[in-house]
Amino acid sequence: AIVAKKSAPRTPPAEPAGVPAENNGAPGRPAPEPPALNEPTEPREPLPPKADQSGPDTFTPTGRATGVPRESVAQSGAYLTTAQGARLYDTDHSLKAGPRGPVLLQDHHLREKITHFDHERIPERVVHARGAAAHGVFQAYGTAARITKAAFLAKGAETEVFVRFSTVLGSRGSADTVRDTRGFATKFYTSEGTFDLVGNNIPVFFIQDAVKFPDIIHAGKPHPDREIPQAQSAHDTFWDFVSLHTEATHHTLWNMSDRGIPRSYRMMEGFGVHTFRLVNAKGATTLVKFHWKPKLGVHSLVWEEAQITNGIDPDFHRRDLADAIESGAYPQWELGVQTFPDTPDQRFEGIDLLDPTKIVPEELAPVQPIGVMTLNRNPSNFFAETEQVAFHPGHLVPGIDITDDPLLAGRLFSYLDTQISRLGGPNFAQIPVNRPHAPVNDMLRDGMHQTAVHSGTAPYRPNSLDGGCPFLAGADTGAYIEVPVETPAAHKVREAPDSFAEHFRQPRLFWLSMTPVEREHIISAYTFELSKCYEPTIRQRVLGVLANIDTELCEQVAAGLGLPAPAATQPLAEPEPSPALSQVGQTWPLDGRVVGIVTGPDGDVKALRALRQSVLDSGMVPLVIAPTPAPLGTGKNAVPVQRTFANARSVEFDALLVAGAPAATADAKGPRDAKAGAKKTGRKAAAAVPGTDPRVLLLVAEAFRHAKAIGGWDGAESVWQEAGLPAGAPGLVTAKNGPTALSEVIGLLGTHRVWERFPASA
Ligand code: HDE
Repeated sequence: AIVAKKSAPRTPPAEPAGVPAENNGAPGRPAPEPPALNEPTEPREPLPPKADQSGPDTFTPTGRATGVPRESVAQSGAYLTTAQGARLYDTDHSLKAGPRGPVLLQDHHLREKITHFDHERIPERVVHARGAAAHGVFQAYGTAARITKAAFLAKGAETEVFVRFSTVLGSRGSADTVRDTRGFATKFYTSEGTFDLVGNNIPVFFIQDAVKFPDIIHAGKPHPDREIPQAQSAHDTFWDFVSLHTEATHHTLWNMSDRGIPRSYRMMEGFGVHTFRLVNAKGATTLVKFHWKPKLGVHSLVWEEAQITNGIDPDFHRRDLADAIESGAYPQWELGVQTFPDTPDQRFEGIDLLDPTKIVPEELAPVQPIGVMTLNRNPSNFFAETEQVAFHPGHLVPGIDITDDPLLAGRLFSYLDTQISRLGGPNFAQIPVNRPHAPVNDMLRDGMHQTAVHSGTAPYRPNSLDGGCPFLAGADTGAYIEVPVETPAAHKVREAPDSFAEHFRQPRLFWLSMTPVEREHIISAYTFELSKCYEPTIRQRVLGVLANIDTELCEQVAAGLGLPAPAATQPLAEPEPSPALSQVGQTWPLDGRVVGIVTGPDGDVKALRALRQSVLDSGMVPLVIAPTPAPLGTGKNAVPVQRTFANARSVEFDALLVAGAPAATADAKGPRDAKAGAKKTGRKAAAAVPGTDPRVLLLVAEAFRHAKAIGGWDGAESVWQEAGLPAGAPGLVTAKNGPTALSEVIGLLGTHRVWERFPASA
């Protein structure tokens, strides 16, 4: 007989798993109590339809409720059902002819479950596959109202946004902190339709014409034979292309600078790259370039730190964004525009505004703030939101129009096209994250994944059967205004304007605007990347390109590669440097900065608790690092431990506070832990060995090498000494207690790093 075995009912856990005694808390705000978990829900009759089934509250690793509305937890109704709503009594056993017999084809549940699973993946984005996103709000200052009639830029307007940050080259599962350009795509759900500002963290692009996009991407992606390297530009095909194709020089130089390895998505600038055309209520036009300016400043990792992070925490940027939002340190950016008169030649101070490999220095055209964006909510489902969001530079609203930048022209085609294969058809605008917040009344019908049930009989115009509806907007309120700009009479040609042929002046401008330490990083980056190329001719060719940017740059990279430095093939330009391009030299807010507090098992818990609170009060995130994850102290005064000596590396922290000199043990566990373990197992406790725990020494030495602020007390000198750190080195604070160390470290964190530790600054 065919009998299916019934599985035993699951007992609900009394406490939500993984909720620590205390969460990180919003800086300066007490953490809310996580509500009690009542999973599984009581069986209810009748079973509500799927969308109304409510589920348990869910928690993040820091113990905070995710805020996912209970009713949106799809799998949490009273009974497990098939996709058709039939209740299931077993989902663990296939239907078989006897317990050891063959599986039967008639098992619909088996087929449905596996078939659906087989189709869970959709194609990843061909570029920008790896990303992280957040919801937020944009508030307009009204300062742009003079130059655009876009309603969302009018004074006081508030617009919901969804932002996706990304790397470009890596696959969906690749690491976050690779050297690459970052995407910065914003969807403004405006009252007049959706506006997408699909930008990058670098203001220029590799190519001037969209027709070359497949070439640069094929060159940058992993080699097609072995599919390596993943998510990197340090390989032959990339450098082959960019050295043969000198219009890529400017973008490549930005990639080799600190901009290629951001500290956080929250600390990146964003750029619209192309020049856009704004149109005001009177029809007057202004050319603009869009800029996002992070309130936290622009900060980067150092290269070794970025590489270690790829292994220690490949989700570093994703986690950083989500944790900051969850703890209430909402990242903010000001949106600004550089404005230029809409003259027939579309140039400003001699710079061709249609050339996406050129910037206009901020000193020539200041960035004027027009609004502020705050990201305040994490997505509740990665696939539904971050993966399925579909951006498109052609999603424009009245008051924002395009220019004839040939790179933009190709993008206007590509983004719609790519969603059709990625999201499986032309109805992707019906996916919740892509739905406009403005009413939609289109005449687009049917197609794959159509979920709308359109009424009416006349989806065409003109009609009389649907009462002539819908009507057209007046020219003054419609989007896609074709501004009557003059197009020069011309012959059809496959050519670029002459000005597009100049490729070195602006790279030199960028180089000359860097501080010595930033230049040193650029030299090291070129040297590292080229040392990974196997073809000697490619290295030599890149040096030829560098010679036309700067002699010192070329000579230093050549020395690092053991090659002779070639001479420039053309006179070097002498552009005015743009200090705005440098990341060094200002002080910035500390919000969301991560401070590691290293402590032994027997530290002063009361003092630790107070110190942790002071870090929170400064708007930063304290992470306590101890020998084991067990809370320190007991009862409600216990201090949670978020990292252990075994799982913490300095790359996770912006600064370290070292409370004393935690002793090493023979088994590299904390002494208390070793004794407790001995009791249980009956083995002899591991004897303490003299000196500080080597894992703490590694933490401190790495933090020092990466120019991070470090403060210590209660025997910290011996830690510095054992870690080989020179006493009195800049940013190495030996204090009398925790509060003094913290206040000095705060002073150092404002400039992001202790730059003086790098040789170029000495
Ligand atoms: Fe993209 N780009 N791109 N790009 N791009 C895509 O669209 C493309 C360019 C940018 O988080 C794709 O939906 C062409 C410049 C971002 O979902 C694709 C050209 C800039 C994102 C595409 C460019 C960008 C994309 C892949 C040369 C900065 C991620 C998946 C003409 C201004 C958006 C998708 C997200 C994604 C094409 C150049 C930014 C294939 C043809 C310049 C931030 O359509």
